[in-house]
Amino acid sequence: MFETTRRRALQALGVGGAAAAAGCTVQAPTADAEKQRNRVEQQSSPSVDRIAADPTDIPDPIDRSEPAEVDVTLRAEEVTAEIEPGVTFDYMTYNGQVPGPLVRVRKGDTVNLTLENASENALPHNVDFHAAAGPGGGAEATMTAPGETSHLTFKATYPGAYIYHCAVPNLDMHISAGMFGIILVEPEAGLPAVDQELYLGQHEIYTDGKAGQGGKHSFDMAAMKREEPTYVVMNGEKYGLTPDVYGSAATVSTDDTARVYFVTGGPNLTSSFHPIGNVWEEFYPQGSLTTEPQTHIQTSPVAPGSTCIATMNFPVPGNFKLVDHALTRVARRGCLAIVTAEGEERPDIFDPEPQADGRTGSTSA
Ligand SMILES: [Cu+2]
Repeated sequence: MFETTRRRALQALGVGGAAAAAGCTVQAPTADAEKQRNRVEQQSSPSVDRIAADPTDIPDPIDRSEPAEVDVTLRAEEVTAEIEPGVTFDYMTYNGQVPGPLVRVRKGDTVNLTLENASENALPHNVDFHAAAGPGGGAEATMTAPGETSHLTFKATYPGAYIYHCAVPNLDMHISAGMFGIILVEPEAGLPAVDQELYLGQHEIYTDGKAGQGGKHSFDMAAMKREEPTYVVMNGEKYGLTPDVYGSAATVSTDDTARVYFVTGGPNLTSSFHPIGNVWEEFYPQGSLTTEPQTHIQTSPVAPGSTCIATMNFPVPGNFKLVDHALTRVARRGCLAIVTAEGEERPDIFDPEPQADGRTGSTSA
């Protein structure tokens, strides 16, 4: 859905990162911060058009009835992008987007993972899959220096939506810079059909500037230690998935059912996930697909390092805001995505002007 016309011209101006730390697979915290600072000083223009993952870019539902081997390639990319227009930051990503690609497999599948660490990166990276039953979720096995590639094979033995994230020694910094995503392991029977699927990730960004302060923001380790973020964002951007900025996360029709795959990267803040003007029709806490969903849920916690799967209906048209109901994060720090529903008004369900147009409405006291 995204248009990528912005910033193309600026890409050519992007300066490469600091020298690769070839062969260095474990970084002391201070070393990571120092390398990141060096990189910040070298690059101030966006190197990618947008950091936000397209929330509608989700692999098709699985229609297989047998397990398969699934090849998955993730590429660690350190990129400079805008948190909001005019504010740039050095993100660390899987595949240049936040959250990283939604990986979709079926219970019983064998995942053949390739992790590439781009040669122009400054830091080692890896992946911890909560869907992988094994030490570190694969973190040690996938520790990869810049310019190198690693491999991991694991079997998806349990269904659900699980976070994956970078888990180097400075894992909180790397997650805060954008290195997290969802691996969805469908149950053998699959998931119910829906009209629209959406992929959203919340996380917080700790910078040395104030929210909205133009120019380049650097990562602020001290602010992260205090757990005082500058931004709390959906898909890496302040208000990016809204009509006033780049456009709604999705446009649906009234009577559609949408299923949201939501991950809280954190690294520290629990989301109080809520759809304003609606409730979650079905809510699968923790992304669990082996327990019955809760129904008609207004606000539910999604802890750092966890997910939820939630469906919503759109009986009337309008803009529906998906937020963290810790609302300072919405009003001041950017945590908002909007789904736009188009269709016929239904004054029998919701009538904003019952007196003015003479339709049957509520009786006012
Ligand atoms: Cu990393």
